[in-house]
Amino acid sequence: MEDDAVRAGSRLRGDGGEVVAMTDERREISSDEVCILIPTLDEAATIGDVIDGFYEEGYTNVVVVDGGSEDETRDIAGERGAEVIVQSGEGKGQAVREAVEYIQVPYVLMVDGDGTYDPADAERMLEPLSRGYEHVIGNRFADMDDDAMKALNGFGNRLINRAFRTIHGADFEDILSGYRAFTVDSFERLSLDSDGFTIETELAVECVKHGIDTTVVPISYSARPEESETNLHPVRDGGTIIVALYSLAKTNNPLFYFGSLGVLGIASGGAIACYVLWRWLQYGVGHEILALVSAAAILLGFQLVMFGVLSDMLVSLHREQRRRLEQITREARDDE
Ligand SMILES: Nc1nc2c(ncn2[C@@H]2O[C@H](COP(=O)(O)OP(=O)(O)OP(=O)(O)O)[C@@H](O)[C@H]2O)c(=O)[nH]1
Ligand SMILES: [Mg+2]
Repeated sequence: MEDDAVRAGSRLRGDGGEVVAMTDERREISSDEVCILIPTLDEAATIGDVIDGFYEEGYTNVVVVDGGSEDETRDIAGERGAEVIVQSGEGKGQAVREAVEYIQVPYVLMVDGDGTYDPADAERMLEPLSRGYEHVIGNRFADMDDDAMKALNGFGNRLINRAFRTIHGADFEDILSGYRAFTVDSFERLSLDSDGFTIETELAVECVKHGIDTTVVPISYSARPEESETNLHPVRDGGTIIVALYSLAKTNNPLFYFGSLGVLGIASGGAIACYVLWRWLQYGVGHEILALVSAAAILLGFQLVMFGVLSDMLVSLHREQRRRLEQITREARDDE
């Protein structure tokens, strides 16, 4: 916990892990500037308590964006005083994107409707926004109930966090967390097009890519109540998330994206070449076709690596230009 709090005090940027200390300047956030955003799909067992929990904490602007629940979710949410909207498309990602467009206040606290997150952590989640951060991730691993995450989900989460660190170069500790606080302004700067459970991954990657000031705070995470059912398919959704993580590397870390394919080409071409050489030296048998395939794979591999290096240079230059542009815009605004 302590460690998390310390790390949460630093600003993580998306341009190669540069860490800058935040200033002590604060702008108090009042609860009516915050919208609690809850995407739901068949959460009748828990949605009432979740909404009540936020009311008790003083947050009365609650928007529930529903994905066409077949239970009482929408009725319960309406009765407890939340504003209920029905998403026009499908999936949690589409629901969140649509709801943020609808929100009129500057700050959003997004949370699942399944009662696994604690409304009492709301203030802790929002506090970094008052210090100038634009996106806050609640780290569930800081204080997790023993039965809150199945072994397979826990393993998948750790694997995905590690892959994110390696590919995207930032440590957000728990990128799949559903508890997020962010400014509407920063959300609008991200290019999001994820529909389903890849929304959290996309949020993390886009924050790195656009240099959004992001931080992590420790939160508690409990098990879903017994009567409530998950919408997540660990294997299918886990696979989709890993594919998304990799494909999002194309514009964020092209050296990894093209380089890994290139290395794969070189390695498989090299292995075939070794086999051909061994057969020729040992038995005097030639494999012309295999030799051709191997040469093609090695050549293609090298080309992909070179392409990765070039794309990486382009991305670095683009980041540099964007940073300068942001600096000029800031200076112009300060001069006004
Ligand atoms: N609007 C909308 N909400 C959804 C949809 N799918 C899931 N949700 C909600 O998104 C939140 C997260 O979904 P969960 O099923 O809890 O997924 P999870 O937290 O990764 O999985 P668990 O470990 O089972 O809690 C919940 O509040 C769901 O009700 C959807 O298609 N549309
Ligand atoms: Mg959940």
